[in-house]
Amino acid sequence: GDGAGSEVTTLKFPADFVWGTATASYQIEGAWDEGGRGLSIWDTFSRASCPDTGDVACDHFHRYQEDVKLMQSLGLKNYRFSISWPRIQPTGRGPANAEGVAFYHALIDCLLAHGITPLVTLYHWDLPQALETEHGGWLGREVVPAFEEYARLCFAAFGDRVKTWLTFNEPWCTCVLGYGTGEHAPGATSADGAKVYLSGHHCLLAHAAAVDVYRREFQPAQRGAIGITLNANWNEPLAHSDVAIAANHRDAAERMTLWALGWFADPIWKGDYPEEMRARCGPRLPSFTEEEKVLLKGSSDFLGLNHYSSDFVQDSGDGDFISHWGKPSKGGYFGDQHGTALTHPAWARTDMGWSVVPWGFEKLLLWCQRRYSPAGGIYVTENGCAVAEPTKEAAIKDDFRVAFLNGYVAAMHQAMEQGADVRGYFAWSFLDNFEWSLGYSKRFGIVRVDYDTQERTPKASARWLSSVVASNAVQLARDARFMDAATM
Ligand code: GBH
Repeated sequence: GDGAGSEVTTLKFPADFVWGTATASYQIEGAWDEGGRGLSIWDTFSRASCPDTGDVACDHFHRYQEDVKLMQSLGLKNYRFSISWPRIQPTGRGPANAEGVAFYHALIDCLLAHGITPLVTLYHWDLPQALETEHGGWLGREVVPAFEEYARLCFAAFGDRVKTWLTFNEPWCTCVLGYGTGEHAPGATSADGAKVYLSGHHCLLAHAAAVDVYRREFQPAQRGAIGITLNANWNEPLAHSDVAIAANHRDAAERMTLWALGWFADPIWKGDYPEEMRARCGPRLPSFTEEEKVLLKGSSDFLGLNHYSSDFVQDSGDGDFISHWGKPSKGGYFGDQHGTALTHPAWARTDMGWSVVPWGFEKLLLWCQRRYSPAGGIYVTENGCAVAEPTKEAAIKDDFRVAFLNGYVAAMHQAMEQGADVRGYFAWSFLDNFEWSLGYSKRFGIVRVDYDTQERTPKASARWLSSVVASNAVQLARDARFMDAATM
């Protein structure tokens, strides 16, 4: 940092701390019609509603060996990737497609041969299209046994070498963006939020079913861990001189964190949805049977957390407020929360428009620790930022990303010092990739991808991560660009 006269402190991490990077199948693989792969809802949705498709993406399907070598040359020892369900089961049901299985065998073997430990997500949004067409995707109860069957195929094929599993990546996005706002595949909308809560219910049941299969049929011999990755912003209550109004803002901020994280984490760590959700959603929020509650409670060996940004929050009062990210405070999933997200005008913004607030990460980690105390700890399975990098020259000097990552990792360390049991951190993303409905316009990679030539070029942030891994430490210097809690 260049903060005038600021001192630099070295923050050391525990010896067994897990550092890595993350990707997702549809965002990097390409080869959409090769190896017997079936179509996913993202093939359909991107063709119909997005500026780009993942047809080629980073061509990782053909270039995985080069990518793994690059990872190794950067000293990276852990890699989180996802399996494409329609590569394993082209129509979402039935026996495994041998060519799809062979690809992940080769990738996993290549990683291990290069000294890199794989962590595998089963579902990072690429649902087989056939399950959407035949059963309405996550709105259909039939997808729960289908996911269980798919998970079993993966554990059986790869569990001898994969020792960390994640069932779902961010079910919040699947449900809110996929069945609420329509920004993500399959592009469904729900004004009253009923579809959002129903799809979430099915994701939770599918998660619990897959974990049950792993624990009964595979974990005794394979001895791996299984969990889920959830996403959340930090919601900082807006201050107010009137203590009653300030209390309303605090309640609203808490509600928004419950709707984002507690929606999934409460059933998993406490056995049911948060009381506040039950009270405000009524019958639009489905109920679990006693048997399902038992299956859900304790169904994650650790908490995977994806975190990108923070907001100030105020109670929405009697008006119809619109959050700074364009979400209404009346009606449906967002209205149920009765909270309005605001941004601080002085906060730095990434190329996504998301505010850079490292201290919000610290508070979120402590919130997770207090509410859930996950026995296997917290793994930060994604954190990162998009930077506008129009040329290769601009891209490789990504000092904004270096400052972002350094600030967030330092904030994570501060949370750990206060008791947050954080065991790992994965930067999003190893490569620039297909940023869903925004296509290739947003670059999150620590490695630059030239989409014309498929050339990979490590950015300054890749060198930063190399040195963090090598030293198991970060240097903390207040960055003048990012406000800290003391100056907020
Ligand atoms: C992650 O999603 C994904 O796992 C990953 O695939 C993706 O590439 C990466 O982040 C970067 O986007 O949505 O308007 O209500 C992060 C999704 C984005 C969800 C911010 C919460 C809050 C504002 N998060 N979002 S809004």
